[in-house]
Amino acid sequence: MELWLTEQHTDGYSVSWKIKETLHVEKTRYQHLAIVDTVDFGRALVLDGILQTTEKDEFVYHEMITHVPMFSHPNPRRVLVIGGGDGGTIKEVLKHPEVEKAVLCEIDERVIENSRRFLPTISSALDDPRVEIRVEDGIEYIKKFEGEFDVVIVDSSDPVGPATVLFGEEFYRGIFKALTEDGIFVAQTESPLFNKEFLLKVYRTVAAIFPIARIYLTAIATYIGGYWGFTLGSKKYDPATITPSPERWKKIKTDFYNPEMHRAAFALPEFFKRALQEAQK
Ligand code: AG3
Repeated sequence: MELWLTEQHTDGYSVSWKIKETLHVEKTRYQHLAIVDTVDFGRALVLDGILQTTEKDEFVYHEMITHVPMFSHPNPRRVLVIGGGDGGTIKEVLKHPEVEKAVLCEIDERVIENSRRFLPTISSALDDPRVEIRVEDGIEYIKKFEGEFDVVIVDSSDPVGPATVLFGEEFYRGIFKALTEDGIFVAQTESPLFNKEFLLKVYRTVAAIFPIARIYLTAIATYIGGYWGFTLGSKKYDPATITPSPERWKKIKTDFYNPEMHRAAFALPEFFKRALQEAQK
């Protein structure tokens, strides 16, 4: 018998992965959670039927969501990751020797526990002594801080269910306040092809709060449409024009990110550039 996991995106478009084994399934307080072993992508975390990360290609997403903002800041000592309970983003954050403290704020404890158990290559950095884990709602957690974090990374699921508030103005204002005076924040903000209007709305919200707002893209094999968007808000440094210093860059081992990929990620396709220019008017 063949087992397939199918993600249905529209009435006419779905993507499937062939499953070797279903390792775990449960309904948590917040969402449906599954860990499956796929034929081509290794083990994968699936939340509410949407594939979040796989052993094979997690490095692309986690490196690009992390190193673009981290290298855009000259000295990121305190970092907050909201969401990202699988630990992949924290793993990349900790590669930076400047980091003294990395807080993971994840609402669903079961994501952390199951990632620890079934996805050790992604989650193992969660045991590092520099990591503090808070099982809390990010929107409430962020309100507690003023001028605290150099970098905030929002590694959330799609804007449905528990993650919806993590794309709203109130949350972004909270992040602005929680950042230091030269702080930077980034959020995963969906597909430029399938969610163009949504991405532009997020961009407009961020641009109304932060002096510098940028969108960058990367190609992620396991996400809908392949191309994926990230939105940055920065108080001082422009991530689109920065080049990581060779001394810093040399110290970090990556498989996807490098200074050229950093610069290239800010190149936007014509249809999207046009839409962005319209949105800025
Ligand atoms: N967070 C982003 C998942 C978004 C995927 N959406 C989709 N395929 N429609 C992933 C968490 C990884 N740490």
